[in-house]
Amino acid sequence: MLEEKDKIFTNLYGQQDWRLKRARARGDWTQTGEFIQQKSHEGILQEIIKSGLRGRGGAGFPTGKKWSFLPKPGSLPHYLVINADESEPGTCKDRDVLLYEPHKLIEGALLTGFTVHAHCAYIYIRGEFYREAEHLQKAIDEAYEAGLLGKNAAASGWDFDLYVHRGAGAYICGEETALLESLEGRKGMPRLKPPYPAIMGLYGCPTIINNVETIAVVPTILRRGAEWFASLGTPQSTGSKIFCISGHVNKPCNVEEALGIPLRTLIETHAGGVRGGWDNLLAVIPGGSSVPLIPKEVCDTVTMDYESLQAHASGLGTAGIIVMDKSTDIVATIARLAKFYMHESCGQCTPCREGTGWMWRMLTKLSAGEGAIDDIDRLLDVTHQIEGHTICALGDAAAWPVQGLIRHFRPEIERRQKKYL
Ligand code: L3W
Ligand code: SF4
Repeated sequence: MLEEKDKIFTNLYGQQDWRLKRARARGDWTQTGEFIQQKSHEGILQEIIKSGLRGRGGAGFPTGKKWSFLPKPGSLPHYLVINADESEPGTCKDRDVLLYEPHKLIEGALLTGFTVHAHCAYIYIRGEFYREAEHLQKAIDEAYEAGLLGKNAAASGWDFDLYVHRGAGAYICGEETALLESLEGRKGMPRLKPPYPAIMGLYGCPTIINNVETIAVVPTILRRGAEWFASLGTPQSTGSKIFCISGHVNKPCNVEEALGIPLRTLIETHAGGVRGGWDNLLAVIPGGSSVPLIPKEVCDTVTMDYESLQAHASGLGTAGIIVMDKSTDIVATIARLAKFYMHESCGQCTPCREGTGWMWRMLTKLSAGEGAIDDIDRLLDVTHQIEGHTICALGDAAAWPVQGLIRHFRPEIERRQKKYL
């Protein structure tokens, strides 16, 4: 369990004012300029590599490694883009960082911007996040007024500008290259990778794209040191993470905890336990809707880190935990998720455009008991035809929950179709 002293987000629930004065009293913006002057770009990069920080947006890619892919500064400007298009079902952590800890993000943007040689950064925020965008813009305005952004930001000698760009309601714009397309003024359609954004990103220039939570923890890591961060969590999943616990629990919440915490402890300590008690648990989606569900037997012992969940054919994803008790119609639930992915598919690759519709229709049929037993293998076959055959991860994200359902609940799907045996 994470000790109070090790928490990064001390205003996660908005108990205190989020504005600059209170943020400073909580320790934000402490000697940021001096820090930049003392440490070189390479010095900060090495600290982040040493900390083991992994991207908090879903993929868990090592942050320092991503930054190190950038070419040496040359004739093209470098950009920093912060992904605040939080839309993954079950995920609402960046929302609270934007609302109650915007200065952690802004300070993190300056420190990261300096490290990756960017004088300009964009925060792409989900269109529906109206109040969040308002807080963020006000916090940015305050930072400019206080000299923390702009020319010679925070008296660091580094010029740094930060802009907020609002999205318009498309889940796919959270995919990093669709986000870039949208930021450039085009339709949010993912690009083929490689080239990765670190080599050719915004306006064709080297660009680092990181999630809100990833950037917001950078100042604290640098202040307290890479060793401190790496001492929390597990060797491969270092540090703390904001978990979003929703669904059939007594007290849904966002909570910062050390990675590696047992799922059961997390739910029982922070979310008031499963409705009706632990034995009433059916399954959990542990990392936002894009990762496969895990059944109760796995939930009993699994720990919340990248390796442990991967070992159970699931993933930590965004750490959006959706708890489902025994009252859940699990087939209908995954059918509803399939409808979501069908709706959000941008449509440019055939396996995703056609496959997401196929999966939704077959699951709807199977959920109502109107399918045949061999439809289950046909459905599994469709997921395999999508997985790994699309431009972006949305195709995989749509296929995996269906595979998880079949892996763990095949007998339940079969039971419903018995009149067609
Ligand atoms: C340079 C290389 N850069 C990888 C970079 C890449 C990206 C990061 C991770 O999808 C997942 C997805 C969702 N040279 C590189 C390189 N990079 N190799 O590393 O890349 P990747 O492709 O593993 O993932 P991704 O395309 O960023 C993200 C899953 O997260 N997800 C969450 C979705 C929704 C939200 C939200 O609402 N906020 O995040 C949940 O599971 O399904 O698998 O930056 O450029 N050789
Ligand atoms: Fe668009 Fe789906 Fe292809 Fe991604 S996988 S580019 S969302 S059609």
